[in-house]
Amino acid sequence: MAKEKKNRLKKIKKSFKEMPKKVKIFFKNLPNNTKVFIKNLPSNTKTFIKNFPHNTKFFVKNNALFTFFVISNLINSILLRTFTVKNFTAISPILADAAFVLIIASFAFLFKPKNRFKYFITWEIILTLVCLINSMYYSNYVSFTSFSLIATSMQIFGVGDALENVVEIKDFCYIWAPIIFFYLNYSLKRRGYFDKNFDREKRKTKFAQALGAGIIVLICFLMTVTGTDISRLYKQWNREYVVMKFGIYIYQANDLVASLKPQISPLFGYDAAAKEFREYYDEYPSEESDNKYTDIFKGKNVIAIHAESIQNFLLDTEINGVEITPNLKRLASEGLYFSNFYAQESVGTSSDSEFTYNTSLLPAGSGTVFVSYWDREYVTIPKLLKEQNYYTFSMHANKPNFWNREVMHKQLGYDKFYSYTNDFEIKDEDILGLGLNDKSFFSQAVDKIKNIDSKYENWYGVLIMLTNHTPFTALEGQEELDLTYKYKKVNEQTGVEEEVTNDYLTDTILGNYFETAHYADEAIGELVDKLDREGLLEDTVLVIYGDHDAKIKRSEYDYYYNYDPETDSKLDEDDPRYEEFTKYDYELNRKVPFIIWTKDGEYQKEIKDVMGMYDVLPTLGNMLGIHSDYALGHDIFSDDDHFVVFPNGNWLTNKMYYDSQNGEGILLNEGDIISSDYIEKYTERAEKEVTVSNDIIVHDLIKKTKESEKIKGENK
Ligand code: GP9
Ligand code: MN
Repeated sequence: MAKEKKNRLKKIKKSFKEMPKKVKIFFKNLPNNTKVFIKNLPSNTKTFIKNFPHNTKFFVKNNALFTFFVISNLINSILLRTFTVKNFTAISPILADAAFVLIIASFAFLFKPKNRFKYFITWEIILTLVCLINSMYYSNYVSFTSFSLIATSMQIFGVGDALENVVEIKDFCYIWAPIIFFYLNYSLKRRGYFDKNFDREKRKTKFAQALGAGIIVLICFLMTVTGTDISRLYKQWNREYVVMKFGIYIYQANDLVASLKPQISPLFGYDAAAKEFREYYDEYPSEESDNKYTDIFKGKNVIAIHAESIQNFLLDTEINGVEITPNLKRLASEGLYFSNFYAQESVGTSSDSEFTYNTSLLPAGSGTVFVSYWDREYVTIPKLLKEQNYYTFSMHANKPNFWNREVMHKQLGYDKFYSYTNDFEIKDEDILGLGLNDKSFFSQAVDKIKNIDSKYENWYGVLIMLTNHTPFTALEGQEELDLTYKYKKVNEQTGVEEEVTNDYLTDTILGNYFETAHYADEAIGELVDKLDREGLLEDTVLVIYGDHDAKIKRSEYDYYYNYDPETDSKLDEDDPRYEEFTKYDYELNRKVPFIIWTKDGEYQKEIKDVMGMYDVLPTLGNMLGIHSDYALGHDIFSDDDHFVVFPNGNWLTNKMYYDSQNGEGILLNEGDIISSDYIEKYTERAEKEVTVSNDIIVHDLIKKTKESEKIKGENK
């Protein structure tokens, strides 16, 4: 035995020694070998094509289970997409599904032929179930299922729902595959098909060949994948898109990993996280504030408007003399207007802003709270108001499972989530962009609020808008704003001054954004009018927040601000009139409006201090008489140290915007001087806030702290 080991080592050593020589020979022969390969290519290809039918027949005959497994699962995945997203002819998901199935099937060759069936049938059943369950889920939720939602999706089959309401006949069309597979195996067995003698070597070769085929198909698929596709796969919330691109099997496998992550990460680092959390709140306790705004709106009803992609600069923008958001501008001037307010969203965009608004915590460091950490305990505005006997609700005219809202809104403490599928009447002509248009949504929402108002003494509701959503093409064909550039120019031939009209912003993303934002603003105006007509504004506070910036490229702003009508394009960068829209201009311009308005106009003020979405709970909460012990933000009227941290660690004060990624920043006011200690202090604060927030989310620290306090209380 020892001798054998020695010999093996000797052999390995020898082959290492010979490696440089072999590599040299390989490169020396490379031109010649390549030449021969290219020379023989046509005849080899010809032979390959000629022998293909015969070889395929031979392969199928000798690998019947393998062939059936691959083809049946491919057919099922195509069937599923035919019945759901309907992109059955798209090549990418077919390649992705084929690669997945081939790779899985290749491992069967590592088993003896007699045992292969067990391996195949296990996978055949799993993959059939993936199709069947997703088909049922899609019929009900118009999306694909997730392992992270197993507990929730079971609720739809729960007590009340009769199965016939949930299941459709077509959902069962996938089970032909395992049934025929069983039969195929049975009949092959009877014919003695598996009694052939395969030696070990052959099995390994077959495995390598099948795996190789799978990898080649995978490479072909990867060639069709873009950065956006990868980012969507990572975020995993746009499930339909992921299935349309990556096929159902990769979608589900990726979903399994994404769903396990939140279960696995809390297993590590709990003690350190809990320590950091305790130390943080000892040093920076979330204190109740006492200022002239305390309890001013206690007992009032609240309508919060989640204004999709509305940026603050729109309020001061006019195009050809037309204001883009005149209604928001008016409301801002009649109420408390926070003009340096920043959303703090991460990859979870709308859902992150909802989370931060409601909890005064930051978005999760990886994945999104709504999708991956929905089962943790959070202190939220609706929950705190419910303690004061408010009825709380949310309304949104998109599919209820978008961003997992259906589940998460319950967790956030809303008594009811009124959604597209269940609660709004959708006429074809009312569909714009992602769903029901904002005007119809608001109009229907007011009718529902009227009903709520007649039943409940106090209520709080959030209305989540939709039409002003990227790619901002919802209004195509019904343009209202004139996005052209008009100017006077002397005609060189006639010498007469003429008006020239250039396209300017027409058909640009920024121009389209102005269009849909203008529409959204009109919708807000109509909402306020209808609420007023219905007498719903007398005892109500209106809160409006832009949920995040429109994510439009910096180059679009550069063109907008540096437009040269003479050339109908952007000014040359060497032109003295050119003023670059810098990356800092861009970051600072991402601010969104935050307005607190009442009809009586009692509180009118523009607050210019910087403020973040996480300051909403402490600031608005102080007005409503509610408080969270775990708020990371501050009441802007009680705090002098105004500070906003972004999920990537960048931060902003009244004096500075600091880019933590590059370790550089800019001063906001001329003449200000800051020290390196200033940067160090706020960078440290930024890190602490991001870390503690993430620890709370991942390790469910609010729940655990409450539990341990309860135990301590009981033991006293
Ligand atoms: C979807 C809507 C938009 O229902 O809220 O979400 P976003 O893409 O902005 O995160
Ligand atoms: Mn949004």
